[in-house]
Amino acid sequence: MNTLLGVDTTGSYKPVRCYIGLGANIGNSRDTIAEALKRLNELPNLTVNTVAPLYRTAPIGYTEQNYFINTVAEVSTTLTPRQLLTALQQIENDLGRVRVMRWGPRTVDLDILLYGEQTILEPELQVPHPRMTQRAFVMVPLADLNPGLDIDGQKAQLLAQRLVEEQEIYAEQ
Ligand code: A4P
Ligand code: MG
Repeated sequence: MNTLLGVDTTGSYKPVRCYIGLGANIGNSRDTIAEALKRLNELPNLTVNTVAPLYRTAPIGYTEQNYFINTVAEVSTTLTPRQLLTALQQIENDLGRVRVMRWGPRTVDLDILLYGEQTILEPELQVPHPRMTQRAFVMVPLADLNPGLDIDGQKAQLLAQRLVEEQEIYAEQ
């Protein structure tokens, strides 16, 4: 297809492949993540392609809180990065998220990990997510979906293998 800035010759936008990180540690986290994925897939102009298995993970950053349930979803979307961020924040709010402290407990957190191959450095949005390559709870499910994915010249699977040596992460039954 001939494309110019993501617009094909018929004038419609070409979907971009993105990865969304999901995390929860208040209430029934498994149900909340399932509901967040359902709402994500119901968004106009977005399709959830695949979802990695769920993992139970030790809290990183602020450690005096419950373990998290984490996973990653691959989606295709014609939403712009800004529109996608707004849609994710709306789902977070609708599912009862209250922001008390950074890195603190949350009903659900939805982060844009990657938006195609774009780099975005705005005050409200940084993509690739700046801390993703340091976190097993992101890299392990991401590597499940796409082990050969290249992130700054390194393969997702190799990054994940290194992180599981030092961070607690368990397959959730
Ligand atoms: N923002 C900037 N870039 C992005 C992006 N790529 N995707 C801005 C989503 N949001 C992005 O986020 C704060 C602001 O980040 C937003 O207003 C948005 O404009 P937030 O969700 O309100 O707060 P947060 O999640 O506490 O902050 P942050 O910096 O996103 O935290 P992290 O780094 O994502 O860490 N441990 C385990 N085991 N599992 C977890 O899921 N999550 C965190 C959050 C810490 N420890 C964890 C987990
Ligand atoms: Mg967040």
